[in-house]
This record gives sequence, structure tokens and C-alpha cells, in this order.
Amino acid sequence: MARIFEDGFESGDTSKWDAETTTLGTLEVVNKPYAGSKGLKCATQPTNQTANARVEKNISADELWARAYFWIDETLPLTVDYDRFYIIRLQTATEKYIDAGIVRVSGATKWAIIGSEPFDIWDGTQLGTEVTQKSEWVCVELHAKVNNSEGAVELYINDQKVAYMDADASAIDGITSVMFGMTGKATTESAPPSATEYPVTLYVDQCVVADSYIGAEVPPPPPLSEQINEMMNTMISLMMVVLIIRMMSSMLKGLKK
Ligand SMILES: [Ca+2]
Repeated sequence: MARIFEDGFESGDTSKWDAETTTLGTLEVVNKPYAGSKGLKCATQPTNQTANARVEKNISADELWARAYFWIDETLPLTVDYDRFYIIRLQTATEKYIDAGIVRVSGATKWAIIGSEPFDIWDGTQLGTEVTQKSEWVCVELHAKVNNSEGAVELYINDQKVAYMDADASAIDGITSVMFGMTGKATTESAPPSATEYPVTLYVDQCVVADSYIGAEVPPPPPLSEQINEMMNTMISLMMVVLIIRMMSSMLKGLKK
């Protein structure tokens, strides 16, 4: 697995990214980390119009994996069917999108992948498992293969594949950029009047884009003091073993005499 790009916002800003978009929203690096000491806060105002607060990296590829950790429970649960927002977006040269997001359908709030045509916005919505995570970081990974007659899109939540669609994606030109954050929301053109005006607040950290599956991160190592303690314990155990061997060996020598 080769990492094409990564950022955990430890620089305190979004300088590693090529663009930021905030429509009725704000972006701010804050002390809310999954790893390190900082993460990115993305917030949008209550509206059923277009709203977003996202960072964007230009990456050209026909196939890639985009993964990040998200803290989203301040926005959940969604209260009205059709309410939906997106958190990872892949843009293609032909202005078509592939989104990973959260959608409320028939009273249930679910993970979903959403593609614009020819991944038609309705036929192309693939629902995943119900969103159950509360007050914890969630590992979200979106995989897409386009510009290919055997196109595919997959969504993984905490290393479990929850949604999948395949299609002839030869009409979709290659991916040109990857976005993380509050990447989009239902608009009035497609949303029925019942769509609620709800605010979205979410946090993002440990964004990675790679040429193959990335997966969840190994938990960070224990603090140094614990590591030193463990090393000391190992050394003491080893010294005890050496001591015992020496004692036994001198006892054997004594017996031989
Ligand atoms: Ca971080």
C-alpha cells in the first residue's frame, strides 16, 4: 500500500490541502484529535440548501482509497426521512461525484454511498448498516474504481464493508480530487420540502489517500513510562533466568566434585 497523501492536522492549519470550500459553514483546526493533538472541525448552519465545510486535495487516479476518522454524533440522529449529508467526496473530471455519507430512510439513519449519474442519484444510492456509533471516532473508508467498464464503489466502516455497488463506469473520467469534511448536503432541487434545516458539526482526523486498502490504524503505542516499565520487567525476568541457570550450573559442578 502506497500512501499518496495524508494529513492529521498537527500543523495546526490546512496548508497541506489544495482548496477549502465553506458554503454556510466554517472550518477550524481544533484540539479534538483522533491521533496527536489536533483535528479539523467542520460545521454548517441549519439549511436545506447547499452547505459544506470541506478540504480538498487534487489527486488524479482511476482507482483510489480515501480514509479518515470522523466524530459525528453531535449531528445525529437525523430526524426526517431524506435528510442526508456526505463526509468523503471524490470528484471526477466530468464533474460527477461519488460520496460516502449518512442518509435517513424509513426512519433509520444509515451509512450510504451515493453516486451521481451514471451512478444515478437514486438508483445509485446504496444503503449500508445503521449508524450506531455514538461519542466515538469512526473509521470511514471509500474505495472507487472509475474510467473502467468494471467500475466499483465500496464503503468500509471500522474495517467492515457495509455498502457496495458496481457498474459500468467507463463513462466516468478519472478522479481528480478527494474531499473530506462536510462535503455536501441535499439541495432543494432534489430534496422534498420536508427536508429539515439541520446544522452539521463533525470532526475529521488522520486523512489518508492511498493506492490500495488502508484500513483502521493500529492503536497508538502506550505512553513511554509504561514502555520503560515493561522493558525493566523484561530485563529483571531475564536476569533472574540467567541467575537461576548459573546457580544450577554451579550446583551441578559441586555434585560432580
Ligand atoms: Ca491529528
